[in-house]
Amino acid sequence: MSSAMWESVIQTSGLHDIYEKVLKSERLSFEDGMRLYAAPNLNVLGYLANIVRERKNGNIAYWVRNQHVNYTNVCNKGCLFCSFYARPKDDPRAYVMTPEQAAAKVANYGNVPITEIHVVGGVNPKLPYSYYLELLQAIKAARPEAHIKAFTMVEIDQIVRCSKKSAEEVFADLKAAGLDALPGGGAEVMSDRVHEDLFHTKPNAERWLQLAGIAHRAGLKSNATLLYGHVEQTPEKVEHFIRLREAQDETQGFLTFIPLSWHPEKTALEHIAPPTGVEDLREIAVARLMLDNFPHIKSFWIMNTAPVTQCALWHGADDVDGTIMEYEIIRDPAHDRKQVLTSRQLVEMIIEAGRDPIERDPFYNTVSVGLETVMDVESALSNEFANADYNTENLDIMTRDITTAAQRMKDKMKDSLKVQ
Ligand code: V47
Repeated sequence: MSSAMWESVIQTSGLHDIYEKVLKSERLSFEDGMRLYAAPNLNVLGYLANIVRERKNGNIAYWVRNQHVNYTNVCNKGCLFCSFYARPKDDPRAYVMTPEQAAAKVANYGNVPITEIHVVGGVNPKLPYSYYLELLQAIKAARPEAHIKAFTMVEIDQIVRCSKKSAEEVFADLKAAGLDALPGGGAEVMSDRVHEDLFHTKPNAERWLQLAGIAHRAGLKSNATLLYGHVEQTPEKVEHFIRLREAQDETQGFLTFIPLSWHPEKTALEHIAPPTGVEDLREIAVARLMLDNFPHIKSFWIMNTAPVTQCALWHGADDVDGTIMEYEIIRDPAHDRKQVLTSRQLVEMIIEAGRDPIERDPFYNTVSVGLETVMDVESALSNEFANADYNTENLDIMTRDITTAAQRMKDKMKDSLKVQ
């Protein structure tokens, strides 16, 4: 569509004043954020968000060769939106990895040039301070060349409690043990109401922001997330962006924002319908427009699905996350699904979407460019393991079996056709 046609579409959408602010790189207000959520034309939102996305990151779409390690699922927080946790007492699903077991998991992929190991778990009150330091040390010893991105601010709050030290001292200890950066997660939605209703035993927004600020001042970069699609209301999401934006003005310590599409399966709120792909794209676009001081917006393909992530690359996102290897947080344990895209599949997904793939490390340093330099070691290893009568469980590519929001939508459409 020509730019003159876009002009007229934007004019009729009622967002022309916001468009002008975007062109002038002016900060959007709370009211602007509310109007973006209310705007019926998703294409206009995508067009506006894409202006910011291309100004910041050109045609690049980043991906990372990473591995997730969930060291324990034991958690005393009881968040109603979560299916991952096991209660500390007598839950048969409960597990805690020893530092050696976590290191062995990482060593499993010794031949894959992973640059980021993402380590998170439940808030397990039984674990002593020394456990967290030993966990980092063991993982670092197993993969000294990879960066460790570990512990949400909620886990950090627990680690500070059990250390009996200040947060500043704890970050210094964690860095010395191998911590390189911190993931997003844990703040969920910065609203006292949602905090009270869904996750009241977790630290509140003020504490989350305070710990993020201390981490940034200690020289550690971190991410931020928003968990949407459950009971939150629009003003609460816009407020969430404004609080993050103000925190970023102070420290410049956030690298990436990740809107997390809520998955209701096996949670206490299973009766609530999950967000659709269209809602996922709107969240990406509004985030890109409101968070003007965040360098990157990620569409986490595991939560959003690969096809929605391809569209997200034209609605504000410049990052698709990575190879992941295993993801427990929204896995349906009944099906024990492993969720993996190989590096080649990720790069092809980006090229198919019309963007230029760049493999990054956690700090957005370039590791490889395009497809030619990408060694698809994950599938090569998978074959090698199969031939060598190896345990291939961890390398199975089972994306076709993931029940995604998109799949659920298709199923729903099939059901409604049957009814007619
Ligand atoms: O804080 C929990 C979310 C988060 C569910 O920094 C759920 O690069 C959807 O923060 N459906 C942890 N989400 C994961 C996280 C993350 C993920 C990917 C990349 C990065 C990064 C960070 O997972 C929790 C919570 O908001 N979560 N349960 C669920 N049922």
